[in-house]
Amino acid sequence: ERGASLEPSHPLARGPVASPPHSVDAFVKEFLRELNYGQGVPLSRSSLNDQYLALARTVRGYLTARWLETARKRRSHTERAVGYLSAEYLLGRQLDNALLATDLTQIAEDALHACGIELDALRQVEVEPGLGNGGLGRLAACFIDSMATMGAPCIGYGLRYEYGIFKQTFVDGRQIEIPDNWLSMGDPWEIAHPEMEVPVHFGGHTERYVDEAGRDRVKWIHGWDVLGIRYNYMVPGYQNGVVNTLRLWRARATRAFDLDIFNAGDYAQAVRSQTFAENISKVLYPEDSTPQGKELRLQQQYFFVACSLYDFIKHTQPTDFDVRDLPERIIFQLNDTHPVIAIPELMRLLVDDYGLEWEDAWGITRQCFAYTCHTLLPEALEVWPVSLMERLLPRHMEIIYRINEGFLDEVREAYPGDELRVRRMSIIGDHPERSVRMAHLATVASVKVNGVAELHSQLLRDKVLNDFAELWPDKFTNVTNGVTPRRFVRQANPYLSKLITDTIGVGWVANLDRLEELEVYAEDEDFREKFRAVKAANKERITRVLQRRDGIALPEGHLLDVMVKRLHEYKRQSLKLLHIVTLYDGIISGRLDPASVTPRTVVFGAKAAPGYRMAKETIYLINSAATVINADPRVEGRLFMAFPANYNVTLAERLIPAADLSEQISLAGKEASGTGNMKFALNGALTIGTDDGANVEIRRLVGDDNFFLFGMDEPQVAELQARGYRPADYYETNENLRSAINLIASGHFTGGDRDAAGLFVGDLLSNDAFLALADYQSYMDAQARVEAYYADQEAWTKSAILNVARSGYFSSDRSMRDYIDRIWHVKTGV
Ligand code: H53
Repeated sequence: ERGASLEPSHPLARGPVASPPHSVDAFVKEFLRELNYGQGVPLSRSSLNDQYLALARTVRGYLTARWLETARKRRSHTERAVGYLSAEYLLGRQLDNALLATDLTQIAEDALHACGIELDALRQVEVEPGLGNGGLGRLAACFIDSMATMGAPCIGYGLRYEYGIFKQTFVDGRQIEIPDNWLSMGDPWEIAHPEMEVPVHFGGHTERYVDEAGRDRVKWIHGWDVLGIRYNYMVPGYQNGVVNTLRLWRARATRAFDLDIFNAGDYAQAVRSQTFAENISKVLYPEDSTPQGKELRLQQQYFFVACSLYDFIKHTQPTDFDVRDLPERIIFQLNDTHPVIAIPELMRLLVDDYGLEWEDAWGITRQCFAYTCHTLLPEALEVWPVSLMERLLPRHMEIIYRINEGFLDEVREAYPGDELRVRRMSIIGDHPERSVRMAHLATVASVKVNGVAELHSQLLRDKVLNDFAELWPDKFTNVTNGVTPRRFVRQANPYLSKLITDTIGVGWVANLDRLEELEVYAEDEDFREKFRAVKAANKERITRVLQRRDGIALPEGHLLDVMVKRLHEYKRQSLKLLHIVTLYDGIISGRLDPASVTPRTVVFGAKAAPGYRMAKETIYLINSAATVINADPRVEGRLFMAFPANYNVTLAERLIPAADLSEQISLAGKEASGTGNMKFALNGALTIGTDDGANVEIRRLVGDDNFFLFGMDEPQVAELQARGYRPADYYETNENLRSAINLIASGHFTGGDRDAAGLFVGDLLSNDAFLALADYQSYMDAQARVEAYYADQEAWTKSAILNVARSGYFSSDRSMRDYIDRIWHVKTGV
């Protein structure tokens, strides 16, 4: 038997070996094996981290068998897959999700118990991978979850940042950023392939030459290279045996760099240049929806996209694959403009490397991409200076020029003589400097362009990309965002999940429309009482969490009012602050009897981009107000503010299920969709919100009676702005508003320091770009309606139940269905 080899065709060589059995005994055995042979420690001497890593690897073992099997099945057919290209994936913790997907939660709990370990203690050890900023990154994570659950072929491509979104702490109320060294304890979920190197080139210049066939060709003489190293993550479907792949890239210096070091006189300088190459995947840029045009960011974008296209063509397709068949095999979804450089990259591959004619290559490229726009803020649409492009990616710049030429010919043909339009639509803009408009490039090359909520898609067509929608009306479509019910209801809210499952069965987890079966229970007193007990239990849980995590002691019996999202002026945390300050001001000035104020706790969670001054000032003011208000006895404990630092996915999972009231108060026409809004509704919070983003659809579905609408709608906003908006008008005519602003300006919250509130107040009174003062009174009135309604707990609970029952639409499974039907046309079921 010695040395007997397995032929490649041998069943054991073709694998996968069977998944370990679903039993407590088998799980114990796997776990101890991972602990002993993986971590190299006996149970008796193992640390919590050892135990967590062993547990994660045990669960990963169960996933791996399914992953290999999914890959094997997919290899045998040649159907089209989705390549989701995203610079961000805000995954959240992996352990619970993997346990749920494999239906191992109970088994793991019992197995660990047998080893004298509490599963919950190990859950706390996991550091969440924060490879995203906010909505866009979390959406990508929800989408890949749903694709796996639908058994749809999808590979997520992105960057393996060594440092994810910064950790936030507060010092004297001010935000301090701490690097997120999330890999420092090891990441048991990733599978590295250091041997899989993808070469990526930068800089240099191009040269023309004539090939053997006498054709004019272009050669890119690279300036410098880096290598892309592949890291795989498993993306399990919910209890369906499917496991898809998320593939993230890390940058490594090439051997040329190493050789330089070897040969160089200046050893230290040579090592520095190696660091330079590896910097590409070092850190996630912390701006959300307002990108800074930093060179390293363009390097990141090109790096991950170049790795991904190369990987898809060379590593996932058969060796005899013909690139002309690409549109039958793949549709790349561009998650915002961040990966749009993939378009000229594919052209370069097809024309320069595969020798296709330009027109053929363009015909193929135009079928391989679809573009999702996630914003309406003009400053969020990325542009790259031509000078930077020419330096970093000279060949791509040439290709973009040529694409633009052909495109502008099309425009001129459709609109003869309309040069103004030609200039508006051009992929190259001239002001303030010559630059590439990535959203235009994406729109020109894509099969479809979609917005992320009905209102947003309509505004894209009517405003931001109007010229394009006129030229190609059929290219534009809407896919309303969604969230995964596995993570955001089933895992995050076990009490509600149990109540739902006990009432209508378990089918809702993979078919969220079934929540509508709960509708009738809104009228059932017994059910309402249970529903309230769930909320109460979730409030107790968040009270424990905030006590342990932040040392915050939440008062009991309050309406829990939650505003969690990135700090941005358009989202209007300022308006929320004005509301609380108005109540407080009313109480201390004697205009408002504290006994008449509904006891309310307002919880904020928000990170500000480190360079965003106004956002940071707002954080400081919120913290300052919290300190003063919480300590003021005149309030008689009826108002409480909490601002736990470092809001992240893990905290969201604890906080959202406990909320009574969801704050979605952006200026109409600014929030593309919002997805937090969906998570709250699904967990039985009522929304106070503007007619913006997906709020519009939430309100339509849950009904006006179960939603607190306020503020101007988008046409009213446009009209007011056209008329000329003067915030001072509102300050002068609204007494409560004036008094609240004066209180802030007086330094009441900032230890008497008027300057500390100066920037905030000054901007509100003289600029107020997002019309907080214009919506103030309407917001205050809506909050008064909230208080009145909350006093009737039976009515409130009915509304909360109806929010749950009518929000099934907001499952990301439905979003994926829409993408598949309208854009991707891929098959599901494996
Ligand atoms: O994308 C979310 C939307 C949300 C929008 C957000 C977003 C980013 O997080 C980053 C960049 C960007 O252009 C947009 O602000 O409204 O819900 C997912 O679509």
